Amino acid sequence: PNFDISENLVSNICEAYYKTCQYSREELASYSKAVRSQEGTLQFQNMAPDQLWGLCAEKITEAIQHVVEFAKHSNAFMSFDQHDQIILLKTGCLEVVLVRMARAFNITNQTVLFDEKYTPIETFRSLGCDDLISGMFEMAKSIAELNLTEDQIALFSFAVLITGDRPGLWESNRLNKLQSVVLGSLQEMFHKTHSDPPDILTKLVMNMLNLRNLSRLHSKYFLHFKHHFVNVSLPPLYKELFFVDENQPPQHFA
Ligand code: 4D8
Repeated sequence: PNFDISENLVSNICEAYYKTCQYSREELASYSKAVRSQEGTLQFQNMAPDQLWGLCAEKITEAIQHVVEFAKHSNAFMSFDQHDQIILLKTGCLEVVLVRMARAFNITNQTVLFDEKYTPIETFRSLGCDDLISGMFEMAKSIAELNLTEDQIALFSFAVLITGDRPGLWESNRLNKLQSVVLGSLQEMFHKTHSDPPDILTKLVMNMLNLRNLSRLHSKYFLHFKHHFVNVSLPPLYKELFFVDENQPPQHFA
C-alpha cells in the first residue's frame, strides 16, 4: 500500500475509530451528570484490593477489545505481518485505552467514566498503586486539555498504536514512516482548529513518551500483584497481554 495517498489513509483510520469508540461524544456528555456519590465511592474503597483489581481488569479488557477492533478495521494496520500486529497490540493497547480515557474524563471535577458513573480518583485507592492511578488521571487530563476533535483523537491513537520501536518488530522502518505520515496529517488538521499547531504536536509527542512509561508501570504492578490474584479470576485476554514470559501463542486476538 502507498501511504502517500494519505487522504484515504486518514479517512480509513477515522472510520475505523468511529466504528469502535464505544461511546460517542454526545453519549459521554449525557453521562456527565451521573457523578458517583460519596457512598458509592466508599463502596469501592471498602472492596478487597484483589476484587477491585479484577473489576478494573474487566473494564480495561473490554476497552482493549475495542482497540483490537479499531486496529483490525484499519487497512494500514492490517498491511503489516501478523507477527508485528501482535507486538503492536500487546505493547500499545493500554496506551490507546489511556488516550481514549481522555474523552471520558471530566476536567471540571477531575472524574472519569467508570461503571456508568463519573468517578473520582479516590475510588481506586485500595488498589495500592497510587502513582499509576494518578499518572493515568494526569495523562487523561493533559490530553483532555488539548481539546482534540474526534478525528484528531483517531489519528493520535493510531499514531500511538503503530509506534515503530517496540522490541521485536520486523518492519520498524515502514512503521516509522507511516507514523510520520499520520502525525503530519494530524498537524495539518491542527491548522484548522488550534492557534499553534507545532506546539500541540510537541505536547502530543511528549505524551507518547509518558504513555509508554505508564504502560510499563502498569505491567510492573501487574507482575507484582499477580500472586495475590489466586481468589479472583482475571479476564484471559488481560492475562495473556500482561503476563510477560508465557510461551503460548496468543489466542484471544482472533
Ligand atoms: O471507552 O470502556 O467504557 C480506567 C478503566 C475508560 C481504570 C473506559 C476505564 C477506562 C481507565 C477502568 C479502571 C480508563 C471506557 C471505562 C473503564 C477508557 C482506572 C478508569 C473507554 C475509555 C474510561 C469509557 C483504574 C469504556 C484508571 C486502573 C486500574 C488498574 C488495576 C490498572
